[in-house]
Amino acid sequence: MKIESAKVIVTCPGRNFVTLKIMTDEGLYGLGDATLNGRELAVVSYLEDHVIPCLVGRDAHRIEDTWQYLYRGAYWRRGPVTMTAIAAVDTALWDLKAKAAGLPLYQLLGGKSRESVLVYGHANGKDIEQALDEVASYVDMGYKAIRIQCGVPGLPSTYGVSKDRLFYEPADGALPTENVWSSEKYLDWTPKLFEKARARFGFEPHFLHDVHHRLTPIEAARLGRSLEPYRLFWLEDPTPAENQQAFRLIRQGTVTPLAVGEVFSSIHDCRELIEEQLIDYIRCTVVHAGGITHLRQIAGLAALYQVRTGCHGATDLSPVTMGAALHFDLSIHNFGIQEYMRHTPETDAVFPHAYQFAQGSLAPGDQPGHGVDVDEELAAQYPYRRAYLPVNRLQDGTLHNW
Ligand code: GCO
Ligand code: MG
Repeated sequence: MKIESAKVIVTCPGRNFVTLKIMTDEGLYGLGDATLNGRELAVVSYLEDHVIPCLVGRDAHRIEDTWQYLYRGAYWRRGPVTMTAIAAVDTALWDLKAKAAGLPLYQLLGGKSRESVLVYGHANGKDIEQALDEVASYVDMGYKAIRIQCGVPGLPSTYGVSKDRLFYEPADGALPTENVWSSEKYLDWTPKLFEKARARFGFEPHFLHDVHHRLTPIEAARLGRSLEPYRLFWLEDPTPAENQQAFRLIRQGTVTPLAVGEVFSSIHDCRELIEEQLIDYIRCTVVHAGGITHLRQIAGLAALYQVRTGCHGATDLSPVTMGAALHFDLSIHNFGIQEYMRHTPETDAVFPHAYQFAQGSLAPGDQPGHGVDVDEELAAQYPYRRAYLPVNRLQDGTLHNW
């Protein structure tokens, strides 16, 4: 099965998505997500100008060799743009191989390790009461695990809190919007949120929380310790992870489980975190970490150290990533949880998919391949719109991590 051609489809059904479609001489095609929020067109150029010319004529079945060809062949290794482009090719080739075999992708990855995939949804609100009312509606929808974020008194806006309850989309400006942050205010407020959440819902639902890289290690340790009575499923991205050793300090201070990895693009970004058991969940995704081929290596390393997976699944990851991730999640032994932020009906219509939600879990379905398609005619009706993630400043104006 030879690759005949490939093209990149850019569409904005409410938010931007980049999709790679690889066509073969056998009439089959494969799809891969190539969306990098706020930097979409850099990946489009990387694919169109540098990758697609190398794909034409290659044997579509040689997934590993193609991965190595694009990774080693570029000479310039790693980084989110490169690894997102490689991920798109890799996902499309796995999709093709599974379609050629007439099997759902999870069968090629070793078959089912479980019947369905536990997911978590996002409850948020401008204050604690509103956030907890949202938790109640997620419980009603059947969710068993819920991330909770809420506004902090004295701060005009906070990460994770949206006007549109179900479809949080942070890339909201044609230029970056500016947020204001105070770690002191946040650290005082957040334990109250979880105290009230446990008082209202008991200890049955799993609760998660995302710090979004905003604290220093010692502040993160303090937050983790103050949340211990409320038994979080995980505390996410408590501090930036460029310095992996920073997590030693957090670990010394708290037994709240830690989850990291949505911005990582390579196994080398998390090697120390995993080998030194400084985290409990690794959150790398199919689309930003080099595709299924590379994610399997990361999960394999993590399995040696009892670190489980918790793949990133925000709305900026297209349904193509979600489909591929679910096959991966279903197959590996050390799966932990999958993030599931719902896409809008417009996005779902552009990307018809086989995966389905029931009772707090997702199942990928049994269609050959990863089970996600793209309606190109519909996609063409939603042209690209430049959109940025916000930036974040401390109250004195200093630029901080968003
Ligand atoms: C999450 C993430 C997202 C990111 C977004 C950036 O845990 O879901 O933190 O909300 O901010 O994916 O593009
Ligand atoms: Mg996050």
